[in-house]
Amino acid sequence: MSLTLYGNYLSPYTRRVAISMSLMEIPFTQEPVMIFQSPEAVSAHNPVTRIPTLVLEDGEALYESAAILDYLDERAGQDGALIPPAGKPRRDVQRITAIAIGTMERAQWAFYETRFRPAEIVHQPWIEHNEKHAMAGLAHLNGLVEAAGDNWLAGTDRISQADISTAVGFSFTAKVRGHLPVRDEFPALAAFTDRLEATAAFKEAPIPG
Ligand SMILES: N[C@@H](CCC(=O)N[C@@H](CS)C(=O)NCC(=O)O)C(=O)O
Repeated sequence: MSLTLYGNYLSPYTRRVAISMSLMEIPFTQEPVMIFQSPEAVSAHNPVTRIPTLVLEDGEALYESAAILDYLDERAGQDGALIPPAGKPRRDVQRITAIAIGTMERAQWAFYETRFRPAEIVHQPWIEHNEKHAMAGLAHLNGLVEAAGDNWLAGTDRISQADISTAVGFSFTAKVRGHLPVRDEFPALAAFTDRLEATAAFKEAPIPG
């Protein structure tokens, strides 16, 4: 039995795991579960029914994208890991990744407000609060892209989790908050994301239309 990744690629957390596995050349089968439509397949493995959930060859289940990626880094070994093992290089990758994750969460919370609440109890100030902070996250990432020039964002000698999560976070925000002017305001980040989205690992995990 191969590894099974539960989750569809609208989920940025699932998507960053899938892209990472592809870059690490760890084969897996995707179960493209839409979590709100068919939660049962995930509930069987994850008591809080969230994606991504990764089921290993022996049936052991892992959840939380950071914990899954930690396991995958260990499995890939130092040459394949996407987060450096120690010291400042590790902190730099973790810091940038945390900003990318925070941005995804802000966009997700704004998105969920209208997706799951009846229109009469949607709280617009909560949407605007999260969109404001998502834009601030993207502004910071845009500055990092500008400062990095032709280098990877955390100065690593090859792509790291910081680069993957940044591009995934930008694409997700652009997808679910389509009215925000993210391409106009953050052209360097948009170009960086476009370059990564054109690579095989990203193209193998497309955001559903
Ligand atoms: N911190 C979690 C976030 C996972 C998450 O929020 N997943 C969403 C889909 S993007 C989900 O499963 N939502 C189902 C629900 O809220 O019931 C991670 O990094 O894995």
